[in-house]
Amino acid sequence: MGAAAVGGGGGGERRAAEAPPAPLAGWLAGRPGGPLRVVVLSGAGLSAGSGLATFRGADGHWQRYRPEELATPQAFARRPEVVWEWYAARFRAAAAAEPNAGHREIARWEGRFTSLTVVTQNVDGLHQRAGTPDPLELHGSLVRARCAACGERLPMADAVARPGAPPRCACGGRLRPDVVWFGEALPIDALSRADHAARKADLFVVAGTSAQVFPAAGLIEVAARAGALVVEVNPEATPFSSLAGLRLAGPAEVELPRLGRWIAP
Ligand code: BJW
Ligand code: ZN
Repeated sequence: MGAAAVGGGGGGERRAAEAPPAPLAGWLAGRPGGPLRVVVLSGAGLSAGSGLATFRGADGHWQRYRPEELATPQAFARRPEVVWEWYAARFRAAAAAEPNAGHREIARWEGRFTSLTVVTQNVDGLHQRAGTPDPLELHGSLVRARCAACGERLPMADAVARPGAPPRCACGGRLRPDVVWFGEALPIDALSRADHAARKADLFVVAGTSAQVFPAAGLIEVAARAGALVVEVNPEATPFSSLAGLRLAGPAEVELPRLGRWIAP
């Protein structure tokens, strides 16, 4: 399916009567009052508007560090202090950040559709703080720490307050962020619920992800093959843009509220 690209909603947010772009208008017209199962897949770009760095952008983490130096179990085994300090700093940045208009718009969609499933690769907890009650966190959470030895979990806020880099669990094991590193399995329950929702989706909104990390990115194809209208919200094209029926080529904090005026007025 060819994507219709609609860019730069900036400054247009107060235009109440802006008509939806053709692919969305046609799609909405074909579903008067019908079931509308909506899935949102979010990535780091959604939190860019909250001041948090992405991974692969110009100011992204991977411009300064190689992923295998920080986001693998091998890196943690080799240099636990460096890895812990990097995550502790990112935890503090996330805790100091506020959800933006994109997170808030997704939270506003709760209860507006037959179903809404929010699937996120983000670990920053901003969806929950915006009011989304139970996002499926495919890459875990930076709001929690866990013992690398016994698996015990505790709030990251408590872990960073302890001495040691990394601090130790009562069992003697090292504490680590409760996130999913490269080569580690995603939480099976969250992944299978996300996969199920993608297969059933009528509308699949992809916001702020470069769609380069699997299996999360594969959900876009799952939804598109199952017949969902894919809407991609991203200033840049991605490897999956060709599957999008509609591209909103601007920042999520502008484009998601714009999308919401069409699908959840
Ligand atoms: C804006 C914006 C604005 C900017 N508004 N947009 C198939 C093929 C090839 C490889 C694999 C495969 N399947 C699996 C793999 C291996 C690997 C992988 O995917 N590698 C690829 C990189 C090639 N995957 C894994 O290893 C996964 N595990 C796995 O497969 O396990 C198998 C297994 C099974 C059983 C037992 C054991 C193992 C795990 C992947 C874990 C990824 N972890 C990270 C770190 C998490 C912790 C942390 O936060 O540090 O997750 S890596 C990093 O990338 C992080 C992100 O969640 C993830 C995705 O990044 P994201 O969100 O897309 O961000 P960016 O920066 O890439 O993109 C930002 C986008 O926003 C850009 O497009 C901008 O344009 C845009 N943007 N401002 C809207 N304002
Ligand atoms: Zn332990």
